[in-house]
Amino acid sequence: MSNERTLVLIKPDGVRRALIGEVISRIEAKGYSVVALRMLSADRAILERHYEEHKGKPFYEPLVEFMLSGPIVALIAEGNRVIEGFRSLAGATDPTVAAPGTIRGDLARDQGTKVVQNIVHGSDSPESAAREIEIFFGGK
Ligand code: DAT
Ligand code: MG
Repeated sequence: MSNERTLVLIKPDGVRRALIGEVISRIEAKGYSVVALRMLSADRAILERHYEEHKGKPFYEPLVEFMLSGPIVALIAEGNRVIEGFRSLAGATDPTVAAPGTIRGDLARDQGTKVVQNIVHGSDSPESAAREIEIFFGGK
């Protein structure tokens, strides 16, 4: 549907490295619309909701700690097939093997940390998008 929406997060590594503009430029250059945007310092409660599917995995606690390590940007991008399209722009989870041309492939690398630091999050399904948009924009 043409008004499909996805939740994008620019993670603390992306904000620290001054890549907010670069990430948003790629979303806009692809032709999607940014329809909501906020910068925040997430708290543990919001991150535990956001990453509940990963609870119990070895990288879960490092992931939450990493996401608490600095401010993040949350945005809603909109457009036909944007969920799939932003995942394609982001590239594979592991930045070492993410294809050049993608956000993760061009801008991130293995830092030797317990959790992969890969600049962005993007919702992976319509159900995830609805749930995650509610977490970050529900009360706003
Ligand atoms: P994605 O962000 O590509 O949807 P995911 O939802 O499986 O990936 O995992 C969430 C984040 O956790 C991911 O962006 C980076 C980190 N991560 C995932 N798998 C990992 C692993 N095996 N080791 C370390 N960190 C991992
Ligand atoms: Mg995911």
